[in-house]
Amino acid sequence: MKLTKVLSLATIACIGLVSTASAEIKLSEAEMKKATQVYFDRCAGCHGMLRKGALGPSLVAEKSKSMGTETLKYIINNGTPGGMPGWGKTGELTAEETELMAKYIQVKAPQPPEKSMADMKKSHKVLIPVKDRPTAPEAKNWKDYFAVILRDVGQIAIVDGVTKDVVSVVPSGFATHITRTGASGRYMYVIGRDGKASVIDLWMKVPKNVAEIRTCNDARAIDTSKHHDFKDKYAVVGCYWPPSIVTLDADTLAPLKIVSTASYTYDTQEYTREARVAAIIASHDKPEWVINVKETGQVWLYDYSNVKNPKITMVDAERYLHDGGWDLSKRYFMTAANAKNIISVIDTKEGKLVANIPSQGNKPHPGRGVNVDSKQYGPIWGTGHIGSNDIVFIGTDPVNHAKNAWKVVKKIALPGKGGGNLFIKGHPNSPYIFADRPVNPDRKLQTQLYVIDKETLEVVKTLPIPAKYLTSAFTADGKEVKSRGPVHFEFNADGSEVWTSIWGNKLKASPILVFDSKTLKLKSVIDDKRLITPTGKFNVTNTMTDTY
Ligand code: DHE
Repeated sequence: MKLTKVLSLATIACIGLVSTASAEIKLSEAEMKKATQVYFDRCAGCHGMLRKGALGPSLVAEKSKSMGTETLKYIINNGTPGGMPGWGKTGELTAEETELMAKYIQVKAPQPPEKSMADMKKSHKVLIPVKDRPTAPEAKNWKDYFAVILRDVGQIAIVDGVTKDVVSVVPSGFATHITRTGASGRYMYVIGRDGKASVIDLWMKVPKNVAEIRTCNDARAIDTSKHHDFKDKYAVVGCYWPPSIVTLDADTLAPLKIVSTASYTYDTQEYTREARVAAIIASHDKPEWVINVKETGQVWLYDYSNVKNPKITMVDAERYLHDGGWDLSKRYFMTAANAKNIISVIDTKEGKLVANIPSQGNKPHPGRGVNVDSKQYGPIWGTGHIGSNDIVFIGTDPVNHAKNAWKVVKKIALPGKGGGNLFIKGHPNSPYIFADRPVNPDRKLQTQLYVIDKETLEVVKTLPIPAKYLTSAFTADGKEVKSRGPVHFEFNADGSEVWTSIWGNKLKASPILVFDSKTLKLKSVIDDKRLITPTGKFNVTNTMTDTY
Protein backbone atom coordinates (compact mmCIF):
# COMPACT_ATOMS: atom_id res chain seq x y z
CA MET A 1 0.00 0.00 0.00
CA LYS A 2 1.34 3.44 -0.99
CA LEU A 3 3.12 5.39 1.77
CA THR A 4 0.72 8.34 1.51
CA LYS A 5 -2.24 5.97 1.84
CA VAL A 6 -0.74 4.19 4.85
CA LEU A 7 0.20 7.48 6.50
CA SER A 8 -3.15 9.05 6.05
CA LEU A 9 -5.06 5.94 7.07
CA ALA A 10 -2.80 5.61 10.13
CA THR A 11 -3.36 9.25 10.96
CA ILE A 12 -7.08 8.83 10.51
CA ALA A 13 -7.10 5.64 12.55
CA CYS A 14 -5.11 7.16 15.42
CA ILE A 15 -7.48 10.14 15.52
CA GLY A 16 -10.25 7.57 15.37
CA LEU A 17 -8.68 5.86 18.39
CA VAL A 18 -8.66 9.14 20.22
CA SER A 19 -12.05 10.39 19.20
CA THR A 20 -15.11 8.76 20.64
CA ALA A 21 -18.12 8.08 18.48
CA SER A 22 -20.09 11.27 18.96
CA ALA A 23 -22.80 11.72 21.51
CA GLU A 24 -26.20 12.56 19.98
CA ILE A 25 -25.64 15.54 17.69
CA LYS A 26 -28.24 18.29 17.50
CA LEU A 27 -28.05 21.02 14.84
CA SER A 28 -30.17 24.16 14.84
CA GLU A 29 -32.50 24.89 11.92
CA ALA A 30 -30.06 27.53 10.62
CA GLU A 31 -27.15 25.09 10.89
CA MET A 32 -29.13 22.39 9.03
CA LYS A 33 -30.03 24.87 6.28
CA LYS A 34 -26.44 26.02 5.83
CA ALA A 35 -24.98 22.50 6.00
CA THR A 36 -27.56 21.19 3.49
CA GLN A 37 -26.44 23.83 0.99
CA VAL A 38 -22.73 23.11 1.53
CA TYR A 39 -23.43 19.37 1.22
CA PHE A 40 -25.31 19.96 -2.05
CA ASP A 41 -22.57 22.16 -3.50
CA ARG A 42 -19.48 20.22 -2.42
CA CYS A 43 -20.39 16.67 -1.39
CA ALA A 44 -23.58 15.35 -3.06
CA GLY A 45 -21.98 14.77 -6.42
CA CYS A 46 -19.60 12.14 -5.11
CA HIS A 47 -21.49 10.82 -2.07
CA GLY A 48 -25.10 11.12 -3.35
CA MET A 49 -27.97 13.28 -2.12
CA LEU A 50 -29.09 10.42 0.16
CA ARG A 51 -25.44 9.82 1.10
CA LYS A 52 -25.44 6.24 -0.15
CA GLY A 53 -22.13 6.86 -1.97
CA ALA A 54 -21.02 6.45 -5.59
CA LEU A 55 -17.67 7.90 -6.67
CA GLY A 56 -17.09 8.57 -3.00
CA PRO A 57 -17.97 6.22 -0.09
CA SER A 58 -21.33 6.08 1.66
CA LEU A 59 -21.80 8.71 4.37
CA VAL A 60 -24.96 7.36 5.99
CA ALA A 61 -25.31 8.68 9.54
CA GLU A 62 -24.63 5.37 11.35
CA LYS A 63 -21.33 4.93 9.54
CA SER A 64 -20.26 8.56 10.03
CA LYS A 65 -21.17 8.41 13.72
CA SER A 66 -18.89 5.42 14.24
CA MET A 67 -15.97 7.46 12.86
CA GLY A 68 -16.60 10.41 15.18
CA THR A 69 -16.33 14.16 14.67
CA GLU A 70 -12.54 14.51 14.96
CA THR A 71 -11.81 11.88 12.31
CA LEU A 72 -14.40 13.33 9.97
CA LYS A 73 -13.01 16.84 10.46
CA TYR A 74 -9.53 15.62 9.57
CA ILE A 75 -10.75 14.00 6.33
CA ILE A 76 -12.90 16.97 5.28
CA ASN A 77 -10.04 19.36 5.96
CA ASN A 78 -7.21 17.39 4.35
CA GLY A 79 -8.85 15.17 1.73
CA THR A 80 -7.68 11.64 0.91
CA PRO A 81 -5.21 10.08 -1.58
CA GLY A 82 -8.21 8.49 -3.34
CA GLY A 83 -9.17 11.87 -4.81
CA MET A 84 -11.33 13.65 -2.22
CA PRO A 85 -10.28 17.32 -2.18
CA GLY A 86 -9.12 18.80 1.13
CA TRP A 87 -11.89 21.36 1.40
CA GLY A 88 -10.28 23.10 4.36
CA LYS A 89 -6.79 23.10 2.84
CA THR A 90 -8.03 24.63 -0.42
CA GLY A 91 -9.82 27.35 1.53
CA GLU A 92 -13.24 26.31 0.23
CA LEU A 93 -14.47 25.53 3.76
CA THR A 94 -13.65 27.51 6.91
CA ALA A 95 -12.76 25.71 10.17
CA GLU A 96 -16.33 26.34 11.41
CA GLU A 97 -17.84 24.95 8.18
CA THR A 98 -15.56 21.90 8.42
CA GLU A 99 -16.77 21.25 11.97
CA LEU A 100 -20.40 21.81 10.92
CA MET A 101 -20.10 19.33 8.02
CA ALA A 102 -18.41 16.73 10.25
CA LYS A 103 -21.47 16.94 12.52
CA TYR A 104 -24.02 17.21 9.67
CA ILE A 105 -23.10 13.89 8.13
CA GLN A 106 -23.72 12.22 11.50
CA VAL A 107 -27.38 13.18 11.48
CA LYS A 108 -29.98 11.60 9.15
CA ALA A 109 -29.99 13.07 5.62
CA PRO A 110 -33.02 15.33 5.04
CA GLN A 111 -35.29 14.12 2.20
CA PRO A 112 -34.39 16.36 -0.80
CA PRO A 113 -37.32 18.19 -2.47
CA GLU A 114 -39.04 16.76 -5.58
CA LYS A 115 -39.73 18.80 -8.75
CA SER A 116 -42.94 18.64 -10.83
CA MET A 117 -43.63 19.89 -14.35
CA ALA A 118 -45.68 22.69 -12.78
CA ASP A 119 -42.66 23.70 -10.64
CA MET A 120 -40.48 23.60 -13.74
CA LYS A 121 -42.85 25.76 -15.79
CA LYS A 122 -42.87 28.44 -13.08
CA SER A 123 -39.13 28.95 -13.64
CA HIS A 124 -39.28 28.84 -17.47
CA LYS A 125 -38.40 32.12 -19.27
CA VAL A 126 -37.99 32.94 -22.95
CA LEU A 127 -35.74 35.97 -22.55
CA ILE A 128 -35.52 36.81 -26.28
CA PRO A 129 -38.28 35.32 -28.49
CA VAL A 130 -37.12 33.39 -31.56
CA LYS A 131 -38.66 36.03 -33.88
CA ASP A 132 -36.42 38.72 -32.31
CA ARG A 133 -33.18 36.76 -32.72
CA PRO A 134 -30.66 37.31 -35.60
CA THR A 135 -31.46 35.50 -38.85
CA ALA A 136 -27.75 35.27 -39.70
CA PRO A 137 -24.53 35.33 -37.65
CA GLU A 138 -23.61 38.86 -36.53
CA ALA A 139 -20.09 37.78 -35.55
CA LYS A 140 -17.32 36.47 -37.78
CA ASN A 141 -15.57 33.83 -35.65
CA TRP A 142 -18.56 32.30 -33.88
CA LYS A 143 -17.68 28.76 -35.01
CA ASP A 144 -14.39 29.14 -33.16
CA TYR A 145 -15.87 30.54 -29.97
CA PHE A 146 -15.17 28.85 -26.62
CA ALA A 147 -17.77 28.66 -23.84
CA VAL A 148 -15.76 28.86 -20.59
CA ILE A 149 -17.34 27.75 -17.31
CA LEU A 150 -16.84 30.30 -14.51
CA ARG A 151 -17.75 27.75 -11.87
CA ASP A 152 -18.03 29.52 -8.49
CA VAL A 153 -19.70 32.68 -9.83
CA GLY A 154 -22.28 30.79 -11.93
CA GLN A 155 -21.40 32.40 -15.26
CA ILE A 156 -20.21 31.53 -18.76
CA ALA A 157 -17.59 33.54 -20.62
CA ILE A 158 -17.79 33.42 -24.42
CA VAL A 159 -14.24 33.82 -25.76
CA ASP A 160 -13.35 34.39 -29.43
CA GLY A 161 -10.93 31.57 -30.33
CA VAL A 162 -9.20 33.76 -32.96
CA THR A 163 -8.90 37.16 -31.25
CA LYS A 164 -8.88 35.74 -27.66
CA ASP A 165 -11.32 38.52 -26.71
CA VAL A 166 -13.92 37.79 -24.03
CA VAL A 167 -16.92 38.78 -26.18
CA SER A 168 -19.52 38.22 -23.49
CA VAL A 169 -20.07 37.00 -19.91
CA VAL A 170 -23.56 35.66 -19.19
CA PRO A 171 -25.23 34.37 -16.01
CA SER A 172 -25.93 30.63 -15.71
CA GLY A 173 -26.83 28.12 -13.02
CA PHE A 174 -25.20 27.74 -9.60
CA ALA A 175 -21.75 26.05 -9.64
CA THR A 176 -22.05 25.77 -13.42
CA HIS A 177 -20.87 22.41 -14.67
CA ILE A 178 -20.71 21.84 -18.42
CA THR A 179 -21.92 23.16 -21.78
CA ARG A 180 -22.83 21.44 -25.04
CA THR A 181 -23.84 22.86 -28.43
CA GLY A 182 -26.77 22.13 -30.70
CA ALA A 183 -26.12 20.17 -33.91
CA SER A 184 -25.53 23.37 -35.96
CA GLY A 185 -23.42 24.96 -33.23
CA ARG A 186 -25.39 28.23 -33.10
CA TYR A 187 -26.70 27.73 -29.59
CA MET A 188 -24.61 26.86 -26.51
CA TYR A 189 -26.56 24.94 -23.83
CA VAL A 190 -25.44 25.29 -20.21
CA ILE A 191 -26.26 23.30 -17.08
CA GLY A 192 -25.70 24.49 -13.51
CA ARG A 193 -25.45 22.07 -10.59
CA ASP A 194 -28.74 23.58 -9.37
CA GLY A 195 -30.48 22.10 -12.42
CA LYS A 196 -30.81 25.46 -14.16
CA ALA A 197 -30.52 25.04 -17.94
CA SER A 198 -29.85 28.10 -20.10
CA VAL A 199 -29.15 28.66 -23.79
CA ILE A 200 -26.88 31.30 -25.32
CA ASP A 201 -27.31 32.59 -28.90
CA LEU A 202 -23.81 32.80 -30.42
CA TRP A 203 -25.09 34.51 -33.56
CA MET A 204 -25.71 37.70 -31.58
CA LYS A 205 -22.98 40.36 -31.80
CA VAL A 206 -22.78 40.13 -28.01
CA PRO A 207 -23.99 36.59 -27.20
CA LYS A 208 -26.80 36.54 -24.64
CA ASN A 209 -29.03 34.05 -22.85
CA VAL A 210 -32.23 33.63 -24.87
CA ALA A 211 -34.05 31.18 -22.56
CA GLU A 212 -33.73 29.46 -19.19
CA ILE A 213 -35.51 26.93 -16.96
CA ARG A 214 -34.84 25.12 -13.66
CA THR A 215 -35.33 21.48 -14.69
CA CYS A 216 -34.53 19.89 -11.29
CA ASN A 217 -32.60 20.56 -8.07
CA ASP A 218 -29.28 18.91 -8.92
CA ALA A 219 -27.88 18.15 -12.39
CA ARG A 220 -24.63 17.54 -14.25
CA ALA A 221 -25.40 16.81 -17.90
CA ILE A 222 -26.96 18.50 -20.91
CA ASP A 223 -26.97 17.64 -24.61
CA THR A 224 -29.06 18.11 -27.75
CA SER A 225 -30.59 16.17 -30.66
CA LYS A 226 -27.88 15.64 -33.28
CA HIS A 227 -29.64 13.23 -35.68
CA HIS A 228 -30.18 14.94 -39.08
CA ASP A 229 -34.01 14.64 -38.88
CA PHE A 230 -34.01 16.38 -35.48
CA LYS A 231 -31.12 18.85 -35.81
CA ASP A 232 -31.45 21.68 -33.26
CA LYS A 233 -34.93 20.43 -32.24
CA TYR A 234 -34.49 19.15 -28.67
CA ALA A 235 -32.24 19.65 -25.66
CA VAL A 236 -32.02 17.13 -22.83
CA VAL A 237 -30.99 17.57 -19.17
CA GLY A 238 -29.78 14.71 -16.99
CA CYS A 239 -30.72 15.22 -13.34
CA TYR A 240 -29.12 13.95 -10.17
CA TRP A 241 -32.18 14.99 -8.14
CA PRO A 242 -34.95 14.23 -8.68
CA PRO A 243 -33.26 11.47 -10.74
CA SER A 244 -34.74 12.13 -14.18
CA ILE A 245 -34.36 12.92 -17.87
CA VAL A 246 -35.98 16.17 -18.98
CA THR A 247 -36.54 16.86 -22.70
CA LEU A 248 -36.83 20.51 -23.71
CA ASP A 249 -37.62 22.44 -26.88
CA ALA A 250 -34.19 23.48 -28.20
CA ASP A 251 -35.15 27.04 -29.19
CA THR A 252 -37.15 28.04 -26.11
CA LEU A 253 -36.27 25.42 -23.41
CA ALA A 254 -40.01 24.80 -22.98
CA PRO A 255 -40.27 21.51 -21.03
CA LEU A 256 -41.74 18.64 -23.12
CA LYS A 257 -41.25 15.40 -21.19
CA ILE A 258 -39.97 14.14 -17.84
CA VAL A 259 -38.88 10.51 -17.40
CA SER A 260 -37.91 9.31 -13.93
CA THR A 261 -34.83 7.10 -13.77
CA ALA A 262 -35.57 5.75 -10.28
CA SER A 263 -35.41 2.01 -10.94
CA TYR A 264 -33.60 -1.22 -10.11
CA THR A 265 -29.90 -2.02 -9.96
CA TYR A 266 -28.93 -4.16 -12.95
CA ASP A 267 -27.23 -6.84 -10.84
CA THR A 268 -29.01 -7.21 -7.49
CA GLN A 269 -32.37 -5.89 -8.79
CA GLU A 270 -32.74 -3.67 -5.70
CA TYR A 271 -34.96 -0.59 -6.05
CA THR A 272 -33.07 2.68 -5.81
CA ARG A 273 -34.86 6.03 -5.65
CA GLU A 274 -31.49 7.67 -6.20
CA ALA A 275 -30.62 6.68 -9.80
CA ARG A 276 -28.78 9.78 -10.97
CA VAL A 277 -28.29 10.70 -14.60
CA ALA A 278 -24.55 11.11 -15.21
CA ALA A 279 -23.09 11.49 -18.73
CA ILE A 280 -25.33 11.99 -21.75
CA ILE A 281 -24.07 11.90 -25.32
CA ALA A 282 -26.06 12.34 -28.51
CA SER A 283 -25.95 9.86 -31.37
CA HIS A 284 -25.23 11.35 -34.78
CA ASP A 285 -26.67 8.27 -36.56
CA LYS A 286 -29.91 7.64 -34.66
CA PRO A 287 -32.50 9.93 -32.96
CA GLU A 288 -31.07 8.73 -29.69
CA TRP A 289 -29.40 9.92 -26.49
CA VAL A 290 -27.01 7.57 -24.71
CA ILE A 291 -27.66 8.14 -21.00
CA ASN A 292 -25.72 6.86 -17.96
CA VAL A 293 -27.89 5.98 -14.96
CA LYS A 294 -25.25 6.00 -12.23
CA GLU A 295 -26.63 3.92 -9.37
CA THR A 296 -28.43 1.25 -11.46
CA GLY A 297 -25.39 0.60 -13.67
CA GLN A 298 -27.52 0.82 -16.81
CA VAL A 299 -26.94 2.83 -19.98
CA TRP A 300 -30.30 3.91 -21.40
CA LEU A 301 -30.56 4.29 -25.18
CA TYR A 302 -33.32 6.91 -25.32
CA ASP A 303 -35.11 7.21 -28.70
CA TYR A 304 -36.53 10.77 -28.78
CA SER A 305 -38.15 10.55 -32.24
CA ASN A 306 -41.59 10.45 -30.60
CA VAL A 307 -40.93 12.92 -27.82
CA LYS A 308 -44.17 12.19 -25.89
CA ASN A 309 -43.64 8.41 -26.11
CA PRO A 310 -39.88 7.78 -25.99
CA LYS A 311 -38.59 4.25 -26.56
CA ILE A 312 -35.86 3.25 -24.09
CA THR A 313 -33.45 0.32 -24.33
CA MET A 314 -31.94 -0.35 -20.91
CA VAL A 315 -28.46 -1.84 -21.34
CA ASP A 316 -26.93 -3.48 -18.27
CA ALA A 317 -23.32 -2.30 -17.87
CA GLU A 318 -21.73 -1.68 -14.44
CA ARG A 319 -22.56 0.37 -11.38
CA TYR A 320 -21.83 3.91 -10.66
CA LEU A 321 -21.54 4.96 -14.27
CA HIS A 322 -19.99 8.41 -14.53
CA ASP A 323 -18.49 10.15 -17.55
CA GLY A 324 -17.51 8.94 -21.02
CA GLY A 325 -17.45 9.67 -24.72
CA TRP A 326 -17.51 8.33 -28.26
CA ASP A 327 -14.85 6.16 -29.82
CA LEU A 328 -13.40 7.39 -33.14
CA SER A 329 -16.25 5.83 -35.17
CA LYS A 330 -18.97 7.39 -32.92
CA ARG A 331 -20.62 3.96 -32.76
CA TYR A 332 -19.23 2.84 -29.40
CA PHE A 333 -19.83 4.68 -26.11
CA MET A 334 -16.83 4.29 -23.81
CA THR A 335 -17.83 5.04 -20.23
CA ALA A 336 -16.31 4.77 -16.76
CA ALA A 337 -17.93 2.90 -13.90
CA ASN A 338 -15.24 4.60 -11.90
CA ALA A 339 -15.93 3.23 -8.43
CA LYS A 340 -15.38 -0.28 -9.86
CA ASN A 341 -12.39 0.61 -12.09
CA ILE A 342 -14.27 -0.54 -15.17
CA ILE A 343 -14.69 0.94 -18.66
CA SER A 344 -18.00 -0.25 -20.12
CA VAL A 345 -18.35 -0.32 -23.91
CA ILE A 346 -21.84 0.10 -25.40
CA ASP A 347 -22.49 -0.68 -29.09
CA THR A 348 -25.10 1.95 -29.94
CA LYS A 349 -25.70 0.41 -33.39
CA GLU A 350 -26.71 -2.99 -31.96
CA GLY A 351 -27.97 -1.53 -28.65
CA LYS A 352 -25.95 -3.80 -26.38
CA LEU A 353 -23.04 -4.07 -23.97
CA VAL A 354 -19.86 -5.15 -25.77
CA ALA A 355 -17.51 -5.40 -22.78
CA ASN A 356 -16.74 -4.35 -19.23
CA ILE A 357 -12.98 -3.74 -19.32
CA PRO A 358 -10.86 -3.46 -16.13
CA SER A 359 -9.17 -0.07 -16.52
CA GLN A 360 -5.98 -1.27 -14.75
CA GLY A 361 -5.95 1.88 -12.60
CA ASN A 362 -7.82 3.41 -9.64
CA LYS A 363 -11.01 5.37 -10.50
CA PRO A 364 -10.91 6.01 -14.28
CA HIS A 365 -12.16 9.54 -15.05
CA PRO A 366 -12.10 10.19 -18.80
CA GLY A 367 -14.30 13.28 -19.19
CA ARG A 368 -15.13 12.27 -22.78
CA GLY A 369 -11.75 10.59 -23.14
CA VAL A 370 -9.34 10.90 -26.07
CA ASN A 371 -9.28 9.18 -29.48
CA VAL A 372 -6.15 8.27 -31.48
CA ASP A 373 -5.87 6.54 -34.85
CA SER A 374 -2.65 4.79 -33.84
CA LYS A 375 -0.29 3.39 -36.47
CA GLN A 376 0.59 0.58 -34.08
CA TYR A 377 -2.82 -0.35 -32.60
CA GLY A 378 -5.41 1.17 -34.94
CA PRO A 379 -8.24 3.25 -33.41
CA ILE A 380 -7.83 3.52 -29.62
CA TRP A 381 -9.57 5.50 -26.84
CA GLY A 382 -7.76 6.74 -23.71
CA THR A 383 -8.53 7.70 -20.13
CA GLY A 384 -6.69 8.80 -17.00
CA HIS A 385 -7.47 7.98 -13.36
CA ILE A 386 -8.26 10.05 -10.24
CA GLY A 387 -6.79 7.57 -7.75
CA SER A 388 -3.62 6.48 -9.59
CA ASN A 389 -1.15 7.85 -12.13
CA ASP A 390 -2.24 5.40 -14.84
CA ILE A 391 -3.22 6.49 -18.34
CA VAL A 392 -4.59 3.60 -20.42
CA PHE A 393 -5.53 3.15 -24.07
CA ILE A 394 -8.17 0.65 -25.24
CA GLY A 395 -8.53 -0.77 -28.78
CA THR A 396 -11.87 0.19 -30.34
CA ASP A 397 -11.85 -1.44 -33.79
CA PRO A 398 -13.17 -5.04 -33.71
CA VAL A 399 -13.14 -5.31 -37.53
CA ASN A 400 -9.69 -4.23 -38.74
CA HIS A 401 -7.79 -4.56 -35.43
CA ALA A 402 -9.69 -7.42 -33.77
CA LYS A 403 -6.73 -8.54 -31.61
CA ASN A 404 -6.64 -5.12 -29.90
CA ALA A 405 -10.39 -4.63 -29.55
CA TRP A 406 -11.88 -4.06 -26.11
CA LYS A 407 -8.68 -4.51 -24.17
CA VAL A 408 -6.02 -2.22 -22.70
CA VAL A 409 -3.33 -2.14 -25.40
CA LYS A 410 -1.08 0.37 -23.65
CA LYS A 411 -0.72 1.57 -20.07
CA ILE A 412 1.62 4.38 -19.04
CA ALA A 413 2.27 6.19 -15.77
CA LEU A 414 2.33 9.93 -15.30
CA PRO A 415 5.61 10.78 -13.53
CA GLY A 416 5.42 11.09 -9.72
CA LYS A 417 3.32 9.48 -7.01
CA GLY A 418 -0.46 9.41 -6.86
CA GLY A 419 -3.26 10.13 -9.25
CA GLY A 420 -5.17 13.35 -9.49
CA ASN A 421 -5.79 13.32 -13.24
CA LEU A 422 -9.27 14.59 -14.16
CA PHE A 423 -9.12 15.26 -17.89
CA ILE A 424 -7.26 14.13 -20.97
CA LYS A 425 -7.77 15.54 -24.44
CA GLY A 426 -6.51 15.40 -28.01
CA HIS A 427 -7.38 16.64 -31.49
CA PRO A 428 -6.83 14.93 -34.89
CA ASN A 429 -4.55 17.82 -35.97
CA SER A 430 -2.31 17.75 -32.89
CA PRO A 431 0.53 15.22 -32.50
CA TYR A 432 0.06 15.28 -28.73
CA ILE A 433 -2.45 14.33 -26.03
CA PHE A 434 -2.65 16.52 -22.90
CA ALA A 435 -3.40 15.41 -19.32
CA ASP A 436 -3.95 17.48 -16.15
CA ARG A 437 -3.58 16.54 -12.45
CA PRO A 438 -5.50 19.14 -10.36
CA VAL A 439 -6.36 16.83 -7.45
CA ASN A 440 -2.88 15.42 -6.85
CA PRO A 441 -1.75 16.50 -3.35
CA ASP A 442 1.82 17.25 -4.51
CA ARG A 443 2.00 20.93 -5.52
CA LYS A 444 4.63 20.35 -8.25
CA LEU A 445 2.71 17.50 -9.87
CA GLN A 446 -0.55 19.42 -9.56
CA THR A 447 0.76 22.48 -11.36
CA GLN A 448 2.09 21.01 -14.56
CA LEU A 449 0.66 19.64 -17.80
CA TYR A 450 1.59 16.19 -19.09
CA VAL A 451 2.24 15.81 -22.81
CA ILE A 452 1.82 12.35 -24.41
CA ASP A 453 3.14 11.66 -27.89
CA LYS A 454 0.46 10.05 -30.09
CA GLU A 455 2.99 7.90 -31.97
CA THR A 456 4.78 6.38 -28.98
CA LEU A 457 1.94 6.84 -26.47
CA GLU A 458 4.58 7.87 -23.92
CA VAL A 459 4.78 10.99 -21.74
CA VAL A 460 7.39 13.01 -23.64
CA LYS A 461 7.22 16.29 -21.75
CA THR A 462 5.82 18.01 -18.70
CA LEU A 463 4.97 21.70 -18.94
CA PRO A 464 5.29 23.43 -15.55
CA ILE A 465 2.89 26.36 -15.24
CA PRO A 466 4.92 29.57 -14.67
CA ALA A 467 4.42 30.66 -11.01
CA LYS A 468 3.09 34.08 -12.07
CA TYR A 469 -0.03 32.42 -13.48
CA LEU A 470 -0.70 30.31 -10.37
CA THR A 471 -2.64 33.12 -8.77
CA SER A 472 -2.85 32.97 -4.98
CA ALA A 473 -5.50 34.91 -3.14
CA PHE A 474 -5.86 35.83 0.54
CA THR A 475 -8.96 35.38 2.69
CA ALA A 476 -10.20 38.19 4.95
CA ASP A 477 -8.22 36.72 7.86
CA GLY A 478 -5.07 36.71 5.74
CA LYS A 479 -4.98 32.99 4.87
CA GLU A 480 -3.31 32.30 1.49
CA VAL A 481 -5.46 30.22 -0.87
CA LYS A 482 -3.52 28.83 -3.80
CA SER A 483 -5.03 28.07 -7.20
CA ARG A 484 -5.16 24.38 -7.99
CA GLY A 485 -3.22 24.61 -11.22
CA PRO A 486 -4.38 23.67 -14.73
CA VAL A 487 -7.68 21.83 -15.26
CA HIS A 488 -9.40 20.59 -18.42
CA PHE A 489 -8.32 21.18 -22.00
CA GLU A 490 -9.99 22.27 -25.20
CA PHE A 491 -8.58 22.80 -28.69
CA ASN A 492 -9.50 25.55 -31.10
CA ALA A 493 -11.43 24.59 -34.22
CA ASP A 494 -8.37 23.66 -36.35
CA GLY A 495 -6.56 21.96 -33.48
CA SER A 496 -3.51 24.27 -33.69
CA GLU A 497 -3.96 25.48 -30.09
CA VAL A 498 -4.77 23.81 -26.79
CA TRP A 499 -6.30 25.91 -24.01
CA THR A 500 -6.24 25.10 -20.29
CA SER A 501 -7.77 26.91 -17.30
CA ILE A 502 -5.86 27.79 -14.15
CA TRP A 503 -8.39 26.62 -11.53
CA GLY A 504 -8.26 29.55 -9.10
CA ASN A 505 -10.79 30.53 -6.45
CA LYS A 506 -13.54 33.07 -6.32
CA LEU A 507 -11.39 35.62 -4.50
CA LYS A 508 -9.52 36.52 -7.68
CA ALA A 509 -9.51 36.02 -11.47
CA SER A 510 -7.25 33.31 -12.92
CA PRO A 511 -6.07 32.99 -16.52
CA ILE A 512 -6.55 30.63 -19.43
CA LEU A 513 -3.25 29.60 -21.01
CA VAL A 514 -3.04 28.92 -24.75
CA PHE A 515 -0.30 26.59 -26.00
CA ASP A 516 0.71 25.83 -29.57
CA SER A 517 -0.43 22.19 -29.92
CA LYS A 518 2.65 21.28 -32.02
CA THR A 519 5.55 23.35 -30.62
CA LEU A 520 4.06 23.29 -27.06
CA LYS A 521 5.08 26.97 -26.72
CA LEU A 522 2.88 29.20 -24.55
CA LYS A 523 1.24 31.37 -27.27
CA SER A 524 -1.02 33.62 -25.24
CA VAL A 525 -2.55 34.21 -21.83
CA ILE A 526 -6.20 35.23 -21.53
CA ASP A 527 -6.27 37.03 -18.20
CA ASP A 528 -9.48 39.03 -18.26
CA LYS A 529 -10.50 40.06 -14.71
CA ARG A 530 -13.95 38.53 -15.27
CA LEU A 531 -12.47 35.00 -15.48
CA ILE A 532 -13.27 33.83 -11.93
CA THR A 533 -12.73 30.05 -11.31
CA PRO A 534 -12.56 29.04 -15.00
CA THR A 535 -12.90 25.22 -15.31
CA GLY A 536 -14.41 23.49 -18.39
CA LYS A 537 -14.07 25.01 -21.87
CA PHE A 538 -16.04 23.95 -24.96
CA ASN A 539 -15.14 25.03 -28.51
CA VAL A 540 -18.19 25.30 -30.80
CA THR A 541 -16.74 23.29 -33.72
CA ASN A 542 -15.19 20.51 -31.60
CA THR A 543 -18.31 20.20 -29.42
CA MET A 544 -20.84 20.03 -32.26
CA THR A 545 -18.71 17.43 -34.08
CA ASP A 546 -17.72 15.51 -30.91
CA THR A 547 -14.00 15.89 -31.75
CA TYR A 548 -11.72 14.72 -28.91
FE1 DHE B 1 -17.82 16.99 -13.47
C1 DHE B 1 -18.13 16.12 -16.78
C2 DHE B 1 -20.22 14.71 -12.63
C3 DHE B 1 -17.00 17.32 -10.18
C4 DHE B 1 -15.78 19.58 -14.24
N1 DHE B 1 -18.92 15.63 -14.50
C5 DHE B 1 -18.91 15.45 -15.87
C6 DHE B 1 -19.91 14.47 -16.24
C7 DHE B 1 -20.52 14.08 -15.06
C8 DHE B 1 -19.89 14.82 -13.98
C9 DHE B 1 -21.66 13.07 -14.91
C10 DHE B 1 -20.22 14.00 -17.66
C11 DHE B 1 -21.22 14.95 -18.27
C12 DHE B 1 -21.50 14.59 -19.72
O1 DHE B 1 -20.55 14.29 -20.45
O2 DHE B 1 -22.68 14.61 -20.10
N2 DHE B 1 -18.47 16.18 -11.73
C13 DHE B 1 -19.49 15.28 -11.60
C14 DHE B 1 -19.69 14.93 -10.20
O3 DHE B 1 -20.63 14.24 -9.71
C15 DHE B 1 -18.54 15.47 -9.46
C16 DHE B 1 -17.58 14.31 -9.20
C17 DHE B 1 -18.85 16.09 -8.10
C18 DHE B 1 -19.94 17.13 -8.14
O4 DHE B 1 -20.47 17.40 -7.10
O5 DHE B 1 -20.24 17.67 -9.17
C19 DHE B 1 -17.96 16.42 -10.49
N3 DHE B 1 -16.62 18.23 -12.42
C20 DHE B 1 -16.42 18.19 -11.07
C21 DHE B 1 -15.49 19.22 -10.64
O6 DHE B 1 -15.13 19.46 -9.46
C22 DHE B 1 -14.96 19.88 -11.84
C23 DHE B 1 -13.48 19.49 -12.02
C24 DHE B 1 -15.00 21.39 -11.79
C25 DHE B 1 -16.36 21.97 -11.81
O7 DHE B 1 -16.62 22.66 -12.78
O8 DHE B 1 -17.11 21.72 -10.92
C26 DHE B 1 -15.82 19.22 -12.93
N4 DHE B 1 -17.08 17.69 -15.18
C27 DHE B 1 -16.30 18.81 -15.31
C28 DHE B 1 -16.08 19.09 -16.71
C29 DHE B 1 -16.73 18.11 -17.43
C30 DHE B 1 -17.35 17.24 -16.46
C31 DHE B 1 -15.24 20.24 -17.26
C32 DHE B 1 -16.84 17.97 -18.95
C33 DHE B 1 -15.64 17.31 -19.48
C34 DHE B 1 -15.73 17.24 -21.00
O9 DHE B 1 -14.72 17.60 -21.62
O10 DHE B 1 -16.79 16.87 -21.50
